[in-house]
Amino acid sequence: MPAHPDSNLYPEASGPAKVLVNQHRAEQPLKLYAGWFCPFVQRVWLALEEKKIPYEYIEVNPYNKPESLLTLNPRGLVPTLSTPADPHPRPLYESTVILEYLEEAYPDHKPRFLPEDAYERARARIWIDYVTSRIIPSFHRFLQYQSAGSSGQNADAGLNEARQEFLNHLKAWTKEMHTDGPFFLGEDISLPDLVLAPWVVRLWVFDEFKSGGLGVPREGEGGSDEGIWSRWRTWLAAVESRRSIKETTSDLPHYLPIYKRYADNAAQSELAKATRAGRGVP
Ligand SMILES: N[C@@H](CCC(=O)N[C@@H](CS)C(=O)NCC(=O)O)C(=O)O
Repeated sequence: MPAHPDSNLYPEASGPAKVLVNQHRAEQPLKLYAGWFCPFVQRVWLALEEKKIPYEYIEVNPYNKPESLLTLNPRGLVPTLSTPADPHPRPLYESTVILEYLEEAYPDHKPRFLPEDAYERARARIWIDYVTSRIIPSFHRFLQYQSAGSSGQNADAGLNEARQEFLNHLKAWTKEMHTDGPFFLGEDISLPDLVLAPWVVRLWVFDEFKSGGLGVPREGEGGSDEGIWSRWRTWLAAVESRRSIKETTSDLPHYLPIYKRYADNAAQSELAKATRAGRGVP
């Protein structure tokens, strides 16, 4: 079979993430099948790190799916978790499902990521879902957008529309944040933060690859939305400075060729194909 066109990526974590991977190579009952570059993986990796749950990190290339991954997850996507059970370990996949599992299966590991109150917990889930069902698909529509070939203003109209749609989703999400924060639900990091964080530390892709860049207004330039963008900046600073975020991030140059393929709309991942077909996250 010809190699998957996206399979030629840097083979392992680098920079700070490599240090962390080296600390988690030893055999553990809980195993994370991961791709160093994958934002869905980073969601789960962040949770394991924040909660200090012991785990073994196993690097796999999901575009060159090894049998070890496919037997656990027939979809062949990362993250996939192998969880301890008698007599045999049991697999789990889907990043948001894994996050909820970790919260329930390791109740003694703090911080807790969902509120105690049933209503507040349900409300948090609305905004967790909003990230996966709205923000990430529009991130990808914007990133994969290609101008139709005409020049001048018309060429940019579609791109501007995609950018505006993405920014509107960020604003809608930000409006729901706790007033002071700095995190979504208040002082402590929680699931809404963890599900979006991996994409916000990749927002540089728009400045790197898309004409006009990301488009979030600079401080003091947000006009009638200045209050929303100011809250966004507070949240972003809290996320970007979080130890777990820094330690699960690899060196920038290794992300560049992967995201260039998305920006050129050449990527053939399930996510890239779903975006082209007008579908959501696979
Ligand atoms: N809905 C899945 C999405 C996971 C996903 O798309 N992972 C990508 C890597 S970032 C993957 O494994 N892609 C393999 C492929 O497209 O064949 C989740 O939340 O875990």
